[in-house]
Amino acid sequence: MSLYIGDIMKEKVLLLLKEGEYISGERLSEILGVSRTAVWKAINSLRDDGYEIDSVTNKGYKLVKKPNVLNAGAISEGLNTKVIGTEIVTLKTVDSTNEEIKRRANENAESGLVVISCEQTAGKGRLGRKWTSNEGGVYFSILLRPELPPSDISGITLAAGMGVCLAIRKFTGLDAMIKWPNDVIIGSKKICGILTEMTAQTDMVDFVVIGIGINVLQDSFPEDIAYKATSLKIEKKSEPDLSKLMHEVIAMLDKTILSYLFGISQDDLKLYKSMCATIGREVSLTRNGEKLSGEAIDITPDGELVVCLDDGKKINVNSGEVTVQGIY
Ligand code: BT5
Repeated sequence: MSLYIGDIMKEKVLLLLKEGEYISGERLSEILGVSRTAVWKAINSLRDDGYEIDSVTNKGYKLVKKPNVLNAGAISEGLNTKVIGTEIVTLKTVDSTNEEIKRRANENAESGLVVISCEQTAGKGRLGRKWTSNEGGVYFSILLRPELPPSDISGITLAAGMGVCLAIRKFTGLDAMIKWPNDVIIGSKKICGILTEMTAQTDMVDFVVIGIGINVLQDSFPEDIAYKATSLKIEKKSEPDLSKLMHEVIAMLDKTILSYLFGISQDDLKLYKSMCATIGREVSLTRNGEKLSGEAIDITPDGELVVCLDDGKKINVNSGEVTVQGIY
């Protein structure tokens, strides 16, 4: 299964090919200002990518069936975002989309760039953990350059989680929830993880990279994560269209993240809490070497989890090392 179209000529030919209507090779070469051989090569290359294209003498080419691929053109079609997705790059493979975004950020890439890959050879989780990034998932990172002090973006991962959760709900109808702070889950299994990294001067953010991995088409997972990982295909029992899903996810992230950057509203916080599976559950955590347990009762506007300990004392927890009863 190939999930990638990189070649610009192929993208252009694809935009002109219609399902149900033939277009001649001559007309394609006229519109695109290239030779008929170039058109023919692009058509063959699209066929290699899994597109079914019919060709009939004197009539030309007709698109019969599209494969389920990540396609920058299809993702951005009709996308009316303010910042996120102003540029979208799709890659077949990369070490880590977070690393790729950092390389591009250091070469002055603009705020809003999204880099999506069909697989990662060195996908990262938090605290040096590994993110399993086989073909079938979508792995992407967003570059943002908010003119804010680092303390003002401490909850940005929560806003991203909310965006992914809402997009999955809207696109699939599945009952996605958030496991504070950075996982999206379905039932008690993880469908998405988020890794936010930041480069800052003393009191101003230089850039933020929000890296998101969503399990989409996987049928199974490696043994070490099989008990805790699931995919949209497994849950939905059908194959979501990768490009349409990414379109929806980017559109939703643009809303939730920009809204957060303008200052978190009571409504957003309320919505986050309503989707947070951690609230109301028994949790355990380690603080200064001491093992503590209690009930997660609230989220603060800064994105901290409020835990009511067994002795009745309330504490705010700001990092994710919390074990939630009943969820992996
Ligand atoms: C995360 O870390 O959940 C953050 C994952 C971020 C991945 C994205 S993909 C695009 C961008 N580029 C990158 O290199 N990273 C970002 P954490 O909370 O530490 O969870 C990691 C743990 O999740 C692992 O130790 C496994 O137990 C589990 N895990 C690994 N791969 C998984 C997968 N595909 N699905 C579900 N769980 C997984």
